[in-house]
Formats: sequence, structure tokens, C-alpha cells
Amino acid sequence: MLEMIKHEFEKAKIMLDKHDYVRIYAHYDADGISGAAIVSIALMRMGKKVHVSFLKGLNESFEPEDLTIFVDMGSGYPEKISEIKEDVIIVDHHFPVGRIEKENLAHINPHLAGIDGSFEMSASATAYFFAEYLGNNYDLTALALIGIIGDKQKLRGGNLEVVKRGLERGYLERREGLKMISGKVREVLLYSTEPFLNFYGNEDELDKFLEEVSVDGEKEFDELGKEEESRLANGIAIRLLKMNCYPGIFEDVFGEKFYLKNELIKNSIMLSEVVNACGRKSANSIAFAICMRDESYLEKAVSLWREFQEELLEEVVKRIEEVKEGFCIRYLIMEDAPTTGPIASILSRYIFSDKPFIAINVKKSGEVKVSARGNEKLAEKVNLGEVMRKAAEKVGGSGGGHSVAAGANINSDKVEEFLKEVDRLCCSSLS
Ligand SMILES: [Mn+2]
Repeated sequence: MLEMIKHEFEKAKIMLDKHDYVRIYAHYDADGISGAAIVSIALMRMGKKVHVSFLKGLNESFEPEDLTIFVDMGSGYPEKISEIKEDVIIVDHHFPVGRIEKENLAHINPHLAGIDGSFEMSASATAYFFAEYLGNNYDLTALALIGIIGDKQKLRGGNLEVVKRGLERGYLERREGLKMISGKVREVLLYSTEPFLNFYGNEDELDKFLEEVSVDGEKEFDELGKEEESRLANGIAIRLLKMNCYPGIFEDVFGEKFYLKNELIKNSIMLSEVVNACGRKSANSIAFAICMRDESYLEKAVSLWREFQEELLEEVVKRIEEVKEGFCIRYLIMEDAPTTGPIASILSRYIFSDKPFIAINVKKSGEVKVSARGNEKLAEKVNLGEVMRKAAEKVGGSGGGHSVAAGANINSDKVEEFLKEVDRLCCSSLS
């Protein structure tokens, strides 16, 4: 399926043949970290030495060496890449911007092969196909799933191809059921954010719930019998409906999930969450070590994940009461909250799904981060990317993004004016 960029694979291979040592820079999210692990393992199997670092983006400083590989970034920064004199390989899935003026470059990107990298091929999946070209690396299909899940991509196109290969070779196993994390049932229900079940700080309700569905909370979630899991699934469906969730959620919660034969954490959803949480808590090397199957970091990684979930859930539960209603939007103004996007996503998907949701985070530094969230149904009428762009521009800030998830940066003295404009724009689209 990647015939159109086979030439780029060949170019990359010729570059690799010239160097024994490779410098790798990757994006610090689950997709970038798993992608970097895939490339590193493939190169180490060829006898190469690698040195990996993680960046938020190419605006951060980095030092290219004789051969540098960028993973989950690079395609959007043609000037930065053009400046590099030495050999470069880009393994990315972001939409390529502009023209990169560089002879000694291999540009591996699904968009250049006519595949929609935004939804159907993650950087980790792109890295997998590169690894498959380089050698016998079928086991790395499991690592590719971490990025596919982390970037919330669809199991279509390139991603689906990766999964098929992993299933055929026995590195992945497919099961039907609740697409949730692993651990003891009680803990899974308490700590889950996808789906968010609103049990955190509400443990009496959780125990009552477990009694009602008659499932033992101390049992391992992944070892539940068919009957038990289906009772639990019914209970969860009813709870989500009562919470007023967005109905599209059911597709995300019930269906097929994948187990990974050789990885430290077998449940792909759990592994992806742990890697993501470590990345978000600036423990990139621990996240990377987990992808490299280094068992000595497992305990630390899981405890970082738990910390991350606790912080996020505490914040979400606290904020529910603070949500305010405009004419056509709901909004939340926070001061120096640890995150903005994840809080907005949970509240908009599970509790306040009827109107566009705007979360405003006023940082100590004076900058204001805005996250706007909707859903596919709202997106039929409102394009939040457009709303963010227009409203931010009106108050001298900048904004943009997708129709269901967008963001903006504005000044702290413009918050009220900005919200008014967002509300006005949403009303005019919804009417
Ligand atoms: Mn990505």
C-alpha cells in the first residue's frame, strides 16, 4: 500500500548503510514514543547504535548529527529541515507543509502515498512499515498499536494493515467486549477516563454499582467471564446514559480490543495509557523503556499512570460544579489547572454533551490556554476550529483546529470578550 513512497524507503536504506550511529528525535506523546521505539529496535537489529531524545516540537533546540531521524514530526517544518546539511529521515504522519529543499532527505509520510495520515495512519504505524521494509520486525505491530490508540486514530487504512499483520503472525489477539484498561475491576471503574464513569470520590456509589451488577470488584478485569462482563457492560451503558453522555461514545466503549503477546502490559489500551501518562509527566525515558520491554521500569511507569489519572480525575470532579452556561455554549474558567484539553474532553463527552464546551485555563504566567470540544453531532452545524480562529483573532490572539476539537491562545484581559464572541459565533451556526 505504500508503493508510492517505496522510493523514500530505498533512499532511507541507502543512508542507513552509510552510518553505524543514528540520532533520533521524536515527539513526546504516545505516538512519538512508540514510533521512536519501533525505529530504534529495527535499527538495533541491524547492528546500529541509536541515541533517542524527545521534543515537544521542532521549535525546541536540537542538534542534528551525521544521520538524524525525526519521528512524529518534521513534515510541518520545511525550513528547519532544509537548514540541516547532514542526512535526514522523516517518519511522520502530519500533513506535509510547504517544500523541503534538501537532496539527502528521505521523507516517509502516508500523505505522500495518498493515505490519510490524520485518521488512518499514525506515526507509529508509519514507523512500523519502515521497520517492515528494513527487516523481520513483525512483532513491532504491537508497539504500533500504542500510537494508533494514543492519537485516537481509526482502525482503517494503514492502521488496519498493521493490525492485520500482527493478528496473522500471532503478535496481536483480538477480543470482543468492554474497551477498557486493566487491573482489578473496582480500580478500573474508579480510574477509567475513557469512559469516565464518575465514580472517583464517589466510592459508595461504586460499591453499590458493583453489588447491583454482582461482579466482584477484586477480580482482574481481563479475567472476567462472558456473563460477568456483559452484566458489567449493561450497568456501564445505563450509567453513561444517566450521566447524559454523547451517544457516539458507545462505539468507543464496546467493541474489539487487542492484547499484545510480547509486551510488558498485554492490554493495548492500558499500555497506551501508561505510555501517554509517563510522557505527560515528563518521564519520557520511562515511557520509552516500557516500549523497549525493560521490565525494571514497569512498576514506576504504572505508578506514574495512577498519579496522572488521580490528578486528572480530581480536577474533573472538582470542576463539574464550576461549569457555567452561555446561550449556546457551556464554559469553564480555571486558574492554573494542570491540563486543559483532557479536562475539556471528559466533561464535554460524558456530562455536558449538548452544547459546545469551552475550557479556559488562565496560567500564572498570564497566558490563557483555551480548549474547545464538541462531538460529531454538534460538528454538523458548528466548526469549532473556525470558531476558535475567528474569536481569537477578534481579541488579538490566535486559534484553530478541527471541527470537534480546537484551541486558542489569548490574553488574560480578553477572556470575557472572547467568550462572548465564541457564544455569538456558535449561536449563529446552530440557529
Ligand atoms: Mn502522532
